[in-house]
Amino acid sequence: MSDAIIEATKKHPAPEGLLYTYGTAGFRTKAEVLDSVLTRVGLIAALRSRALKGKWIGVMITASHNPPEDNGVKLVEPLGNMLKEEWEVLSTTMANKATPEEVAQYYNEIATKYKIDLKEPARVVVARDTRASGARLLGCLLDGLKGANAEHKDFGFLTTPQLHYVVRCLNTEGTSEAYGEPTEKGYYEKFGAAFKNALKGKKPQGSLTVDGANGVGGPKLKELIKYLPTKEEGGLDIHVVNDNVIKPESLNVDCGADYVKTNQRAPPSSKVGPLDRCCSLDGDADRVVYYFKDEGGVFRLLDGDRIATLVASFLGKLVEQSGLAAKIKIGVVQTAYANGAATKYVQENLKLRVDCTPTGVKYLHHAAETHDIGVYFEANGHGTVIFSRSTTDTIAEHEPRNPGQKEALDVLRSTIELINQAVGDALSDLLLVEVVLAHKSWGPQEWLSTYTDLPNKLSKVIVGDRRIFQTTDAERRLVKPEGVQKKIDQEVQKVHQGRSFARASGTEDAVRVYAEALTKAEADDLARKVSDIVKAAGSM
Ligand code: G16
Repeated sequence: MSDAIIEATKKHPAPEGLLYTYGTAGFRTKAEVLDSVLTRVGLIAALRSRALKGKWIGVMITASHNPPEDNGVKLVEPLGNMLKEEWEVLSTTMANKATPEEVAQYYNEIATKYKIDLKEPARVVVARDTRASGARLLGCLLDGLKGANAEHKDFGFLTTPQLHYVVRCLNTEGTSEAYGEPTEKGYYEKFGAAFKNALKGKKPQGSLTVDGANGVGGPKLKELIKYLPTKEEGGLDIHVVNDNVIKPESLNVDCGADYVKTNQRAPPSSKVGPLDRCCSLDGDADRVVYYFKDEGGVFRLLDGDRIATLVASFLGKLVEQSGLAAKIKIGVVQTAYANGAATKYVQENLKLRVDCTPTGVKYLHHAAETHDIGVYFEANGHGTVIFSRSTTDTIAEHEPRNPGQKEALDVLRSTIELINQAVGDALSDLLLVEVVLAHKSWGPQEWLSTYTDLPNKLSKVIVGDRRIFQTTDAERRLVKPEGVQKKIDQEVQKVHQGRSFARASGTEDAVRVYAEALTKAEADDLARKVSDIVKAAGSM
């Protein structure tokens, strides 16, 4: 096999002088320097599958919210989770091996170290988003899979969460944990039916305009709509905009979840009226943020924090109304980007525990697993809800004592079906939000009025080497470069209800700075001052 691996690796030599890292969401950088990485990821995927005795491993080619010229790749574990951290390290080492011979040697070293039987079958499912570089990178990946003699299924274009779904379905097929039909159609059927059941006759008010970020989410949502009840049948009236995948250079440009969240404004092309619900997906449809124009024409954002609070309060009520409050506890998981007002609302109004983890779904997901029901969302709109095995059993076995309990229990059971528990999924999340709003008879204004966000600002600072910025305390404090945190603290103390932190992005070549304060002017000023501190420290 070593010869085949050397052959495959030779076809896609690693560029000199570049250091690749498996970051927040896999390898992500300019597409033109990713060929060698894709081939090596193919080798790692094959090894991971063999280590798990031939379970299906997923490989998604995407750079999600990044600009069109970037691309990336991430690996998916058999149940649709993010790659095990130990294997992120192996992937990084493999990506940085200089020669084909070193690659082949490292492949064998991993096999020896983890006692992997190289005669075990290797099975890998692949999919990609709509970036122009995707086809070429897929070719590089397939060369790696061929070199490792792995079997593969190519699902073509999928959203990232659809790929996670397919992986989970393939590995649970025929077991008591079967998640669904392992096809794209199976995905639409599962979530379409769950949406109808979870609505339980409640009719969504008004319409929803969905910005597809000119990425894979637009066409996939249009497909999903075919499986949803029509407006006449009491369903949701959905308008899909920014769904131009024919022009890949328009991906995430002036649209999409990251644009809306970061700029705190609607895409310039948006043409909706006051109180019309809108939401934006990101480039691979694993994030969603909502927004609307209020009666005064002011833009109002309903981000991941809002989705988490909406969903946590809805599930809390259903659990209580089903008569299960004594048995099932809900917890909420956030990151440092969560608005201080959202954290306070969850703790003081919903009276739920809040955990804070570093950025990245793997951390949030892990923390959410410690709860009976774990609601995890990043402020940027990435998140989902997970139910522990015993919670799912409790809900499935519970006998309602009266019609009210039965009704709540029915909605709770179909809501579980509507949630993509494998990973944050913009399409499933938006259907979930619509179900909650329909049950509450709420429009966006009622949703917004639950609490008032503290004004905040998110900035990006370009520095020489972002890796020198190292954090602790769930990324809320810098430990390196020395002395920088002290300077940030001094600025934070000068503003009312101030909070700010800086951390190196794991997906872009930048340091992110977040600041919040009692007034918009103070938040903007604090963000500027902290950005200046970071810039100065990064240029030393
Ligand atoms: C990815 C991760 C998210 C993270 C985001 C930004 O999202 O999956 O967990 O919040 O990157 O990460 P960073 O601040 O480290 O750049 P996506 O939607 O781009 O895959």
